[in-house]
Amino acid sequence: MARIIILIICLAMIGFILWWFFGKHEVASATADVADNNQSVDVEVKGGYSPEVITLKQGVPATLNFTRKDASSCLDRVVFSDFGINKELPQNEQQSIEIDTSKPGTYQWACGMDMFHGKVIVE
Ligand SMILES: [Cu+2]
Repeated sequence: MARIIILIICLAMIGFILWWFFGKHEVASATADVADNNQSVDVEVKGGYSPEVITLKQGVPATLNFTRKDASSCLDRVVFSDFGINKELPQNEQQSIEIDTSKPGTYQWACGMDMFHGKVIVE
């Protein structure tokens, strides 16, 4: 009987490990709402970015509103190298960043040390 229980536990652990490494993890993503020729998305910065994948409509002026709720200095800057943007994110303050949506594509952003990432998809 004990062997069967151990076997079941082992199988459950193997299943968990497989899921952990090979399963599809949900990435928080968002699509901007377009209103009055404008689109914006709020991004929470806390141990990473949420959402971390943002879809924007091409040709519509876009603003990403970053709010850093994380005290660590790691996330105190946000860098969009494709757009030459490197902005400070004061803690608990909303920082709006305008994104050029004139060209479709995928644009990465990162923290100042290139450790945390997110991306904007313009389509
Ligand atoms: Cu960092």
